[in-house]
Parts: sequence; C-alpha cells; structure tokens
Amino acid sequence: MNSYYEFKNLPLPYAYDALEPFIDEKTMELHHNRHLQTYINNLNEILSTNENLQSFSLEQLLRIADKLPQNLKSAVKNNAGGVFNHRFFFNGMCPEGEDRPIGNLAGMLTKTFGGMDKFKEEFKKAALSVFGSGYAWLVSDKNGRLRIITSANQNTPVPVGLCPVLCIDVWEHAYYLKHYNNRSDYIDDWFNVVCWERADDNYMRCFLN
Ligand code: MN3
Repeated sequence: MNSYYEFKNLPLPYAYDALEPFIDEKTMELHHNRHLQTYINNLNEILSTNENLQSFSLEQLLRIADKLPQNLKSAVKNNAGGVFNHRFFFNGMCPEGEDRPIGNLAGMLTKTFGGMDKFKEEFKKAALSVFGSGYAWLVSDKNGRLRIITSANQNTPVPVGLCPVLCIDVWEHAYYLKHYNNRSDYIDDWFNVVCWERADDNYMRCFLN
C-alpha cells in the first residue's frame, strides 16, 4: 500500500465511471488524476530535498507535521494530508457495495446514533457545516466509541489520535461539475456509493492501534 516515499498515485480499485450516476466519471478522473496527483507530486518534491523525512510513513508525517520547522510545517501537513485524505475518501467508495452498514460497525452506529437514518442526518449536517473546503469524518476513539467530526482544508483526525472510519470530501472540486454549488445533493448521492465493507474493516483496524 505505498505508505512510504516515494509516493505513487495508485490506480483506484474501480473505473472512473464505476460510481455513475452518483459520482460522475469526469469528476472522478480529475479528482484522482489531477488533484490527488498534485498532492503526491508536491509531497515527493518536499521529501526529495528533506532526506531525514523520507523514512517516515504517510501517517507518521501527519503526526509529526506540527513539530516541524515553520518552513516545512504547512507544506507537509497540507500535502501529506491531501494524499492521506484523498486515498481514504476514494477507498471508502465502491460501485457494488452493501447498501447499509455491516458487521460490528452496524451495531455500533445504531447504538451511538439511534439508527441509520439518524446517523445519515447527523453526518449530512456535519458535512454541510464545513465552511469552505474540508471533510466530514466518522471516527473512532481508542475504545471504539464513534463520533462525527469535521476538518478544514487537508487536516486529518490522525494527529489528535482519532481513527478514521469513513470520510466525505466536501471541497467544491468533489462535486462542482455535476452539482454546481449544491453540496446537499452531492452528499445524498455519495451515501449511495459508500463502501460499508471498507468502513467496517477500517473500524476493526481502529482496535489494533
Ligand atoms: Mn478533493
């Protein structure tokens, strides 16, 4: 899974048109092939001239970014974050997944939010509340308790010790071609392509850390 320098833009586990009609082909292509590619190029560029950072994994870079010298801090945080967040977002969708949560995650979502409809409502509210660019996340703490949070720009839940389960990219480039400025419709469409198998797998991994 290419977690170390030199970073590569791995192909998506599905075709660019596989999430149609919910997420359109052109958006997927530009999002993966241009937006993510740019973060990967920028991160490689930074690491190529900072050899002492090359032995850190992508997640380790996110954890140490705030402790780096001023001239590197934002660059590492934004670009490592851009790589991590986009990979996580793309891998969290799939064309023919389960249409509802499965496994241990399903039970915990019901227990925490009072059912799928309530969870969707709260997650959507959070995704709509992001002012400007960012993400909404379902995260787990060390004890498996679930929460919904948002992050600005390319910030991630990783440095604050929260384990990501699911995320939606709400930067305008994620939906503008199809939905223009209508983020609400995009969120509704996105729910149709959430990969619940992957989300349950992510949740289980949260207990390993
Ligand atoms: Mn994006």
